[in-house]
Amino acid sequence: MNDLLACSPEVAAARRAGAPTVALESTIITHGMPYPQNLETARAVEGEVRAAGAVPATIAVIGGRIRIGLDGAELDALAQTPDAMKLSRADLAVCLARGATGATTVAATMIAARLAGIAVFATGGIGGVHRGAEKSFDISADLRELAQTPVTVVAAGAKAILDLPKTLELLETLGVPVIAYRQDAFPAFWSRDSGLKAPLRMDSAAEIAAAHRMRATLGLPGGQLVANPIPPEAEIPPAEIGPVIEQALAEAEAQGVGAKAVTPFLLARIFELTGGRSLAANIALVRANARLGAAIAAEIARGA
Ligand code: PSU
Ligand code: MN
Repeated sequence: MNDLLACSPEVAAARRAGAPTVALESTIITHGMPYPQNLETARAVEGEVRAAGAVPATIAVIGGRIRIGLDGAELDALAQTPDAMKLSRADLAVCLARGATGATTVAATMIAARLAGIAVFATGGIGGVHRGAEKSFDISADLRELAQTPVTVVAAGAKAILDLPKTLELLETLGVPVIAYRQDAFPAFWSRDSGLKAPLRMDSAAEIAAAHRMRATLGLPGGQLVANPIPPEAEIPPAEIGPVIEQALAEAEAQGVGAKAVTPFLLARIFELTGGRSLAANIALVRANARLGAAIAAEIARGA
């Protein structure tokens, strides 16, 4: 395993010291945002984690090794590799066995974080149940990962391109706690309120850390989804983003976009259709999630 899993010196030192560490994914870099904003965002998100007193661990597969923590040059190279493999649970072992390079989705980042002993992971939005899933069967592997891998994931809810009621129903079936942070509503990524009530609510990082530890005490598999609403000043109201999402979905359908390509296609089209505003919102929410993730990691480290 040591040959397969390589921590950066900074992450290795944090692990030895029991210092708070926050995992960060890489699919958002290669498939979620255009260059150079993807690189700027990845650096800014790492900066947020550091400013909050934790160590960032951006995770990717490079040359057949799971890398936990990338240096500046590696981050730069990854940000300019848009054809990197998009790795979910199903792809991780194949990519490693081939000695290839790929970016980890929420599911694969959770697997890697657990292997590295990292309890908290911050991202933008998780994958979920796609609209029309009753026909397409398109349901992100992120949901089942949350059910089986014990990592607390901080996201701004699920992306509003999804079927959010079905996503919440499936998370409930899978036994995943969905915890809205400091509000009752489940957030919808670019908007603070999806119109749906979140099953659970917590108002402090300490509470979230206590619940994380309690799951371990009970021996429950799986993680927690912390749904942190986008900062108010960056939000795009549902009435504005809604029609844009509808148009992007219609185009995806008309062009026959399917499988792994769906989420990147929709994000790219929504970026174009909003004149970049969706990206500014995306960047703001990931940064906010990194700050909350660092606070939760600090509480977990304190209680360990
Ligand atoms: N959140 C973002 N941008 C992204 C993603 C999430 O703000 O690009 C990525 C994550 O890596 C997530 C993946 O795991 O999209 C979901 O893809 P799919 O729907 O194919 O499972
Ligand atoms: Mn899918």
